[in-house]
Amino acid sequence: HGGTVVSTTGAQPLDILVEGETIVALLHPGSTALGADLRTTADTVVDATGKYVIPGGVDGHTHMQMPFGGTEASDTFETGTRAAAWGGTTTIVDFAVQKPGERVQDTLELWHRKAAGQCAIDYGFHQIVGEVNDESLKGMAELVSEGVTSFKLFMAYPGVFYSDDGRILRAMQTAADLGALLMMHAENGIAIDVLVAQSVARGDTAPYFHGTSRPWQLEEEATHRAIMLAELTGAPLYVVHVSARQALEQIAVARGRGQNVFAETCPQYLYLSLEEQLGAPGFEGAKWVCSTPLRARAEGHQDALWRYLRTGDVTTVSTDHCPFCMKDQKEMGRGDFSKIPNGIGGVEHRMDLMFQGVAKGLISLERWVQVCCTAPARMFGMYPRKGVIAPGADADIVVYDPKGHTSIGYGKTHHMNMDHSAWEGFEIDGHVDTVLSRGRIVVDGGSYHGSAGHGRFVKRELSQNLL
Ligand code: DUC
Ligand code: ZN
Ligand code: ZN
Repeated sequence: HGGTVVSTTGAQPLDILVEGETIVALLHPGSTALGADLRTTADTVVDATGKYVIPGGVDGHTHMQMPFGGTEASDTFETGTRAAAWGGTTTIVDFAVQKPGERVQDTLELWHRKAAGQCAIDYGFHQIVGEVNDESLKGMAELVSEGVTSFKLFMAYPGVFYSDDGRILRAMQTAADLGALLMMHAENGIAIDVLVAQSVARGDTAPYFHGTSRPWQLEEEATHRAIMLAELTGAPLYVVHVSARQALEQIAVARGRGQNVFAETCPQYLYLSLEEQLGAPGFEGAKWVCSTPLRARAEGHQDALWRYLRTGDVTTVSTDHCPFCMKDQKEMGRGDFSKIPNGIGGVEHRMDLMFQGVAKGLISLERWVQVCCTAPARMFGMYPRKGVIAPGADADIVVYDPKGHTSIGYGKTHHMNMDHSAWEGFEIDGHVDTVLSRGRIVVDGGSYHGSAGHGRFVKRELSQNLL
C-alpha cells in the first residue's frame, strides 16, 4: 500500500492485492472497488509509502556451484538464491553444464537434483551444450518440451566448452528449427589461447594480463561471426556478457537489419575497468578476473554500454554470477593468471547497482525495471508470470526505497558465499526494503524470512522477445 508502482511504461501510485502466490488486483489508493479499503480487509499490509514497487528482479545468467577451472563456483543453489533474494532478485536462470560424453537430458536431470529443495526463489535452467553431436542435437528438442528453451555455446575455452564453427552452425540450425534461443559466449578462444601462452611466457602473469590477452578485437570478431551464422540459419541469438563497444556496434547493426540478435551486459562491465585492475595491489586484481574481461575505460566501452542501454540495443542486464573465493580458488592462479578461475559474484547487487544508474541519470526508472525484470522475463519465456506487476502474475514484488542507502562490501551487505566482494566500497543511493517471492515476504527491512525449498523450477516457454 501507498507505493509508486513502476513498469516499463511509467510509474503511478497503486495498491496491489495479493492472494496466496498471485497478484489479483491493482487498485487506486483508497479504492473500495473490492467492497472495502484493502487496508482494513487484508491479512497483511506492507507499507510502501514513499517507495517504488517493482516486479521482482530476474537474473537470466547465474552459475551456482558450477564446476569450472578445476574447482566449483562457491555459492550453492541455497546460498546463492538467498543472496539473490536479499538483493531483490526473485528469479534466476542458471546453466546446466553438459560434459563431453554426457546426454543433455542427463545433465539437466543432475542440475534438477542440485537445485531441488535448495532454492529460496524461483529458478529456471539454460543448457550449456558442451559437445555438439547428433545425440545432443536430438536432446535439445526434449529439453525445450521440459521448459529449458535456451542453449549456450562457447567460442572461447578450447578443450573445455569450445565449439568450432561447424558445430555452432549445426546447433543453430537445430535452435532455428525449434524456435529456441541460442546463447553465445562470443570470444575467439583459439586466438586468445595463443595470446595467453605468449603473455605467460613473457612473464606477464599478474591478473591484469588476463584482460590484455582477451582484447576487444577478439570479442568483436566472434560476435560478428556468431551474428552471421545466426543470420544464415535463422536462429535467434543472445550474446551473453557483452563488454566491448565494437561488439555492441555489430549487434546494433544486425538489429537494425531486423535480425533477432540480443545483447546482455553485466554491472561489472558498466562500472569496473581494466585500469582499476592494473592499479590493484599484488594479486588483488584476481577478484575481477572474468570473461569477457573488464575493459579499458579509456577505450570508451563503458560509455557505449550505458548508451546502448538507453537505446535498447542492450536488452538485459544479468550478473553472470560465478563466485570464487580468493583463498584456495582464485589463489590457484598466483604466478599464472590463466589458472585463476574466471568469474565475479554479484547476484546480490544487480538491482542496487543498476538503480545507481537511475540515481545518476544514466538510465530512466522505467528502463531499470525493463532491463532488470521485464525484458529478461520475456527474453527467457517467463512473461507475464514473471517480470511484471499485473493481475495473474506471480506475486514477486520488491519495495525499493530511493531515499535509502546501501553500502556494498564484505562484512556489510554481503550474503554470498565468498571471502571478498568484487564490489567493495560501492555506495548506492537506494535500498531494497521488502521482497516478496510468490506472495511470501522473504526479506523485510533488515531481516530474512525466506527458506530453502520455497523456490520452484520455472518451466519456460520459447522467448517472447523476438523482433
Ligand atoms: N565467464 C566467467 O567469467 N565465468 C564463467 C564462465 C564465463 O564465461
Ligand atoms: Zn560465458
Ligand atoms: Zn556465465
